[in-house]
Amino acid sequence: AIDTMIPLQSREIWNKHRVKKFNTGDEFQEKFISHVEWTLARSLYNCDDLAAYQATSESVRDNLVIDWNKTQQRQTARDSKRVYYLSLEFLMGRALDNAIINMQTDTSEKDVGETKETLTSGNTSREMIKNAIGQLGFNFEDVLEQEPDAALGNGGLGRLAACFVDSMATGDYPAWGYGLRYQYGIFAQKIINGYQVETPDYWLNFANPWEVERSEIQVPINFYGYVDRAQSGSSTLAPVDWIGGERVLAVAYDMPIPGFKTSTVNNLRLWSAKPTTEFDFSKFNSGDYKNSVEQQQRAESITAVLYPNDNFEQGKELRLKQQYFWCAASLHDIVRRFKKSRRPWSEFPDQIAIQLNDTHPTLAVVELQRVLVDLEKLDWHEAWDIVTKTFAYTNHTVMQEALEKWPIGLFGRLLPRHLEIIFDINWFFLKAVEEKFQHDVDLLGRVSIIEEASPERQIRMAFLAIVGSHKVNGVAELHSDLIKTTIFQDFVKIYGPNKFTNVTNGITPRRWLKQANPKLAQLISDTIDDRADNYLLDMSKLTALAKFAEDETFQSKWNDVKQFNKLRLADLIKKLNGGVDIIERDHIRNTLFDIQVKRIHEYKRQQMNIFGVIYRYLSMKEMLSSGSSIEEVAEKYPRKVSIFGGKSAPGYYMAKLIIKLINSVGDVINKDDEIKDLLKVVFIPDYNVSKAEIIIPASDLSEHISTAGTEASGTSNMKFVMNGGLIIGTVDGANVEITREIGEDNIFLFGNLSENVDELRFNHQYHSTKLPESLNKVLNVIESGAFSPENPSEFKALTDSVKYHGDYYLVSDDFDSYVATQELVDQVYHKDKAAWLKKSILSVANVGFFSSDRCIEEYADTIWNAEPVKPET
Ligand code: B1H
Ligand code: IMP
Repeated sequence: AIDTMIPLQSREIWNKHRVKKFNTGDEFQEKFISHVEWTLARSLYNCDDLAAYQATSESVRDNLVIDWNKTQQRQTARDSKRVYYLSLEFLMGRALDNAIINMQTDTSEKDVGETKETLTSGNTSREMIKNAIGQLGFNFEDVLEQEPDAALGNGGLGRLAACFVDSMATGDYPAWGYGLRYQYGIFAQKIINGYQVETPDYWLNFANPWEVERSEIQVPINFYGYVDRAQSGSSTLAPVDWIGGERVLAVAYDMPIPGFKTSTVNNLRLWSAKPTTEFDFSKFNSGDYKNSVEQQQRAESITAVLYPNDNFEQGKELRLKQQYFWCAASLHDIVRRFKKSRRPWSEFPDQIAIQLNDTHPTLAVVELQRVLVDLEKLDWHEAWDIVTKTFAYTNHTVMQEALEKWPIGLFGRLLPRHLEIIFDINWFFLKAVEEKFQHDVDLLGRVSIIEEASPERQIRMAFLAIVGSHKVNGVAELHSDLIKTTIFQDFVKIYGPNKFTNVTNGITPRRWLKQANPKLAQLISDTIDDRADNYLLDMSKLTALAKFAEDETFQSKWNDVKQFNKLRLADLIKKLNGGVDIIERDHIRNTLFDIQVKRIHEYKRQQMNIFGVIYRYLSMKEMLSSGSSIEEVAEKYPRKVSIFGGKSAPGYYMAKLIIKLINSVGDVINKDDEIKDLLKVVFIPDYNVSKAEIIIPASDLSEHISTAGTEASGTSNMKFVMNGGLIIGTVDGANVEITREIGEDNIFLFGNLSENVDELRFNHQYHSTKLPESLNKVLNVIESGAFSPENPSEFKALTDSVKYHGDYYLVSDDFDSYVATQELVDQVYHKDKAAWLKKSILSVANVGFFSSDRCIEEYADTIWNAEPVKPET
C-alpha cells in the first residue's frame, strides 16, 4: 500500500540508484577496500586483523541489510501473524562466520562445482570469502578470531534463544526477538591459584558492526510514582492514571538475524537505557545541579549489566527494573506496530503471538492489560481475553531457588499500578477457582498468585505467567511431565491437561555442525552426496549415514575428523596454559577426551565427576604400589584426559569450591610422573560460545550427569551428539529423548531414576548417609589434605555436604554405577574402536530430531498458530 503513496518519479530515481549485493569474490574485495578506506578511514598500510575483521563484517552486513529491509517490508505488506520472542538473555556468540554461512541462498545443486566463486552456485559462500580475504593478505580464521562474543546470557536458556532466532529466520517466520543490550555481558572468568575470579566483559570496546542504533526509536519508561483515581470514581476496574516518579528512555538497537539459504533476515531488537532530556526543576531551582546530573546518569545503570546467575533468582530491585523497562518498551513497540494496521483490538491475538522465555518477561502480561484498560479504555474482561490469547509461557526449571518471587512492598513501590492489576487478576482467577472447586479448602491458598509468606507477601511469577497465558510448555518430555505432577499440579486440575504441553529443545545445526565442525560437515556432505548442504535444513537426510556405520574406510575417515578436532582443542588448551602442553600430543589418537563443560552447579554434579577422577587416580596408584607394572595399569585404566569448563555464579560458594577442587586435583595428577601421562585433568578458563565451538567437536565422551529430575533439558548434550561424541549420562532432561532417537546401545546411561529421588532424599534426611566404600575412600583422601596440603579443610564444605548434610544431589547413591559405567566406556573405547565408531556414526545419523528448526515448527503449529512468510522466488 505504501508504494502508491510515493511519486513515480522519486521511485524511479531510488530504483536507478538502488544498492546492490556483492556476489563474487572480486565484488567482495571491492566492498572490503571501500570499507577500510571510507568506514574505517584506514588504508592498505595500516589494516591489521582487527580492521580486516571490521571491513569484512561491514561488507557482509551490507548484503544482509538489503535483505533485512526487504524482509521487513514484505512482512509488513503481507500483514500476517507475527511472533515475538521475549528473552532477557540472547547468548549469540560471534556473528560473522554465521552470517557468511547463512548467506548461501541457492538451494539448487545443478551447478555445484562449476562457478565456484559466486554466491549463487552452491556450497561456496564460506570458501569464496575465505579465498578473497586470503588474496587481500589475511588469514580467514585469524580475522574471525577478532570478533568478541556477544555474551548476553548465562547458559542454556540464553543460547536456546539464540538458536531459536536462527531457526525462526531460516523457517521464514515473521518473528522478532526482544531483549536488553547489556553493556557488560556475562563476566570473563580468570583462574588464579585455582580460584575463579570474575572480570568485567566490556564487549562494546570496539565499534560493533552487528548492531544498528535506531536513535529515533525512543520509548519513555516510568517507574515509581502513584496511582491517581480522581476520574475513575469508585468503580475498581475503571481506567486510572499512573503518575510515574522517574522516567528513562529505551533506545532500540537492532541486530540482523539471517536465515540459512533464504533471503529472510529477521530482527533482534535490544533496548538500551538512557536519560531523558527532561530535567528536574526542583533540583535545578535549589541549585543542586550536580545531583540532578548524577540522577540522570543513573538511568544508564538499568541496562549496564547482565545478572550472572543461572538457575537462581536473587530478587534485586535493579533486576525488576530491568524486567519492566524491557517489557514496557517491547510492548509499546508491538502495540504501535499493531495499531498501524488499523484493525480492531479483538484481532490482536490473531496478529500477534508473544512467547515468554521463562518468567522473566511476565510483567509484559500485566503491562498489556494496563495498556488496554488504562490507555486504550477497553473493558477489563475484554482486555484480559486478548492478553491470555496472546501470551504463552515456557518453563525451564523446577528448581525452587530459581522460581521468581517478588515481595509486594518492593514491587508496589516500583510499579504501583501493576501491583493493583495483579491483585485484580488474582481476584478474578481465585473467584473462578472457588466456584469450580468448592470442596477443596486449601486450593485457593496453594494456587494464589500472591503467596502469604512472612515477613511479607510475595508475587509468584510462574503462577502469574500460567494464568496470563493460553499455553505452558516444558522443554523436554520428562521435564514437561514433571511440571504437571509437581510445581504446577493444581493448575492442571484447574485448566485441564491441554493447556500444558511439551516442546523438546533443539539446536541450530548451522552453528553447531557446519560452523563448529567444518571437517565433519564436509565428510557428511561428500558421503551423502549433498554438496549444497541441504541436510542442514532437513536433518532426516543424515540417516543416509547409517549404512556406512560399519564401513572400515568410512570409519577411518570419521576417526580422522575427530583426531583433527582433538588436535585443534589441544592447541587451544596449550595456548591457554601459557604455551605448555598438558596433553601428550603423540598419543592423542588413543587418549579418550572426556568433557564436561557447562555452568558449574551442584545439581549438574561436576563434583561427582571430579570424585570419579580421584577414584581412578587412587586405583591406579594402588595398583602400582601393590606391584603392578605401568602396562598393567594402562590395561585397566587406559589413557584419558578429563576436561572441565564453566562459570560459577559469583556468589555461589559451593560451585566456586568445586572449581578449586578440580584445579587442585589437576595440579597433583598432572605432575605425578608415576602414572606416566595416563591421566590428565584440565580446567579450561572462561568457557563461552566461541570456545564451545572448539571444545564440543573434540569430545569422545561428554558428561550430562545431573541428579535425575533436575536438568530440565540440557542442550549441550544434543551438540555433542551432533558432533559424533558419545554421552555418559543420567536418565534426565533430553537425555531420555536422545536415547530414544539414537538407540540405547549408543549412550552410556547410569544412576537412579527421577521417580526414586524423593525417597532417596528422605532416607538421607532420616538416617545418616551410608557412603559406598569407593566414595568414602575419595572423601577421606580429600579430607587428608592430599589436594590442599596447606589447608586440609579447604574442601570440607564439599565432603560434608555428601556425608552430613543429606547429600541432596544424591552423589552417594549414583557413585558406584557412575564409576562402573566409566569403566565400561574405557573398555569399548580402547578394546573395540570399531564398535565405538559405529556408535558415533549412528548417533549422528539419528540426531536430526534435535534441530531447532523442528522445535520452532512445533511452537508455530501448536502454540503460535503462525505461518512462514516466504520470499518470492
Ligand atoms: C535454565 C534457567 C535460568 N533453566 C533463571 N532455568 C535465570 C533461570 O538469571 N536467572 O534468574 C537464568 C537461567 N536456565 C536452563 O534452560 C535449564 O537448566 C536447562 O536444562 C535447559 O536446557 C535450558 C534451556 O531450556
Ligand atoms: P516498524 O513496524 O515500524 O517497526 O517497521 C519495521 C520495518 O518494517 C521498517 O523499517 C520498514 O523496513 C518496514 N516497514 C514498516 N512499515 C512499512 C510499510 O508500510 N510498508 C513497507 N515496509 C514497512
